[in-house]
Amino acid sequence: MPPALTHHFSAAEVDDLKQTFSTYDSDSDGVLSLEECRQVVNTFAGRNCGDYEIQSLLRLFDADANGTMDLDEFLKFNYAVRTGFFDRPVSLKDAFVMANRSRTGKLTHRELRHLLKTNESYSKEQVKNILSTLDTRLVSYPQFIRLVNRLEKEL
Ligand SMILES: [Ca+2]
Ligand SMILES: [Ca+2]
Repeated sequence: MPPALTHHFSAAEVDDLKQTFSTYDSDSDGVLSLEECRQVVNTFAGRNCGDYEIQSLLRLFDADANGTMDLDEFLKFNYAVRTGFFDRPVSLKDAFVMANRSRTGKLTHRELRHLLKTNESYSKEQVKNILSTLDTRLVSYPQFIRLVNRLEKEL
């Protein structure tokens, strides 16, 4: 385990978390699948999260991008929860990373549309209009922030 992580947790806590991890790993293959993550996320969030939210969370913590959460990633997730991940609104940076399925650091229009649609205060028309103003195929984080600012101004 990387020292950075063991630093956050005591040895006893890591043992506990390993135990917790194995209880969620219902098929005991050593990783948490999307379905297994659903149990974890719902338990930690204290509510039933939607599919998109579960997928987004998995993507956010799936550091090696293999579609499952291993123990190391699970510890990072736990650290995030402990430091108030579910107590604060998801930051724009988190949202951007979550939406970036391709992990290129830039969003496709499809990824961007999907992301903007998760904010219920934006109407379909607004999202459509703002997307039609884009002159690039891929949207970087600074461009994304400018778009969001424009949308917020319209509200
Ligand atoms: Ca599993
Ligand atoms: Ca992974």
